[in-house]
Amino acid sequence: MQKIGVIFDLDGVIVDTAKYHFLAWKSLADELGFQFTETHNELLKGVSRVKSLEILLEIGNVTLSEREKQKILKSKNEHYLSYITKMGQEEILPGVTELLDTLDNLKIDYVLGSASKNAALILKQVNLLDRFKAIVDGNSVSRAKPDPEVFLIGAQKLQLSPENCVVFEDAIAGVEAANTANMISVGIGDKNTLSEADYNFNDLTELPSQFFQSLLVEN
Ligand code: B16
Ligand code: MG
Repeated sequence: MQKIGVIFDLDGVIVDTAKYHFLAWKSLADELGFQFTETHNELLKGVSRVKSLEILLEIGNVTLSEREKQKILKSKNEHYLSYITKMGQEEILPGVTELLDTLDNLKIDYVLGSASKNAALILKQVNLLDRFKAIVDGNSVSRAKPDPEVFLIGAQKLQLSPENCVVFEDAIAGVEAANTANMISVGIGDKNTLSEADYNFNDLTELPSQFFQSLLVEN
């Protein structure tokens, strides 16, 4: 392989915003009168906001009108943003800054490929927005992960073919999207959960120092 580019998922790879999604969804579940646990929250990782609400309502066995759903989605996001607007650089996950430095040194371009419609705001909060060549997020796509659309747009932004793109993902739906797109998938988190990924690491600090060089040689 002559050239590679990298596509990063946001939540679970760059920052842990899942904990804030959890607090916001849990408070809605409390209002609707049912239990929403951290285990339930795992089902929402990497999934769009609308789909997350569908899963939440299924858990609580609650049926709502379209109007009520829209109202809930708005209030969930407002609650979520109250946490996001307090985020700072200290919330960047271990190994991220070092990895971006490595990519800069190797002149490997990287873009974001996230389901979140708040991605640019989150990156701005943690002072990483300007480092990415492009941001592909929930506002740029019509089909959510596991559909590969978000990553295929990412490949276009990198001006590379999908086989030359390396995707870092923490969610099953995201690994599936990367594999469907014919990209190199790197699962960040539990190896058993992300067993479909081409490579697995618990977090970005575990990435071997020559990881990208070896990809260039292997392919
Ligand atoms: P928002 P990622 C995803 O981010 C989250 O993992 C998922 O839990 C969330 O529902 C989704 O973004 C949408 O987020 O409500 O901000 O539009 O992992 O794809 O970076
Ligand atoms: Mg994620």
